[in-house]
Amino acid sequence: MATGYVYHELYGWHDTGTHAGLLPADPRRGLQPHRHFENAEAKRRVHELVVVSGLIDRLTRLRPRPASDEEILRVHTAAHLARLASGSDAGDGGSPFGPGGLDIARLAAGGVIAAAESVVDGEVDNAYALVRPPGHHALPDTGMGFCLLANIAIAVAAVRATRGVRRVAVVDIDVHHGNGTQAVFAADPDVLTVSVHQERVFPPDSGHRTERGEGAGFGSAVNVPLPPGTGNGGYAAAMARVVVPALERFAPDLVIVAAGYDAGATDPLARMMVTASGFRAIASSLIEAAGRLCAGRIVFAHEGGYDPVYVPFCAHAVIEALAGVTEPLPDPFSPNFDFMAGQDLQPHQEEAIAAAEALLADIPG
Ligand code: 3YP
Ligand code: ZN
Repeated sequence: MATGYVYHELYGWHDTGTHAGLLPADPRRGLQPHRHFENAEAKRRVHELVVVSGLIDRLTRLRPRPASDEEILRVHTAAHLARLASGSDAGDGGSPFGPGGLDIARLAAGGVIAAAESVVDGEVDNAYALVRPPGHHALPDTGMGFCLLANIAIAVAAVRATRGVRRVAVVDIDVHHGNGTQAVFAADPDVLTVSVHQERVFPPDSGHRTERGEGAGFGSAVNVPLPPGTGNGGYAAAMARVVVPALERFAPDLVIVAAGYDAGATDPLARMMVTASGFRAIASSLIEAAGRLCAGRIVFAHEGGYDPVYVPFCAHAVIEALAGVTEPLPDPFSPNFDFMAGQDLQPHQEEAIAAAEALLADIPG
């Protein structure tokens, strides 16, 4: 059992600069300069915990390479690539980058490509790509929501083009809607995109259950918007009743997970309650499904998650699940978060899940 692991120091050098969280600092509006929410800390501290805990010794280090123009242009327009080469924001005014930002974005997309190729080639059984900047909001012609390049979409396109992989399922558990990945493959019945997210957070007016794919791809986009306050019980039910059955029906050759941790109990950018044990359970259900459906071929690509103190424990639990660790690192915050009222499935969450269950019948099998 070998689990691939991608990380590179340059991921921490992607410079989102001085910001007021997600807005450009502007004293005239009372916006005191601070850090951008998407700064290096949360992800760098995931890597450092993986090293300090010793988990790194159970992983197979994979070397990321920069995604080439050819790989990027399978998904993005030449105009978007040119903007990243010369500009300082990916397109929406909230996705800044410093000098050399495109080089680091290439290395992030290339990190997910390397992870997917290694799994498809059988060099490792599964993999975790701890990349930065994130990618799931990026559209063919623009970045958005802290994302420069559509890392996962680029990796999907790469293994389909060069490895003969046909059917890929992307499961997005970031708390925000995976609109970019969905848009890239909306008309493609051979790529299933499933996004589980907090209802109507970001992008605004996106991720509705009624977004189901287009044309020949109808049914291949599945959205599971959940109410604010959803915790471990609600997520477990969404996995068991919608996401795993969706994978069973679609029967992928490869699963890629957009692994965001901003559904975590302490995240500043959303209002969910998932804990490290909840993320472990979510990951285990996906790993188990991939084991039954596609010889265990599953790749996790890191996306959002903005509490630098808690994200490391959540991601560490997921990487442990991938590596089949039997004596996991205890979550020191478990007494604080696992027993909060509302962690179990609530009736209004159950309603949202039941509504999403109705989408299963139209998934192309
Ligand atoms: C982008 C601007 C406001 C919310 C923010 C979301 C970024 C993110 O974590 N996406 O997955
Ligand atoms: Zn997010």
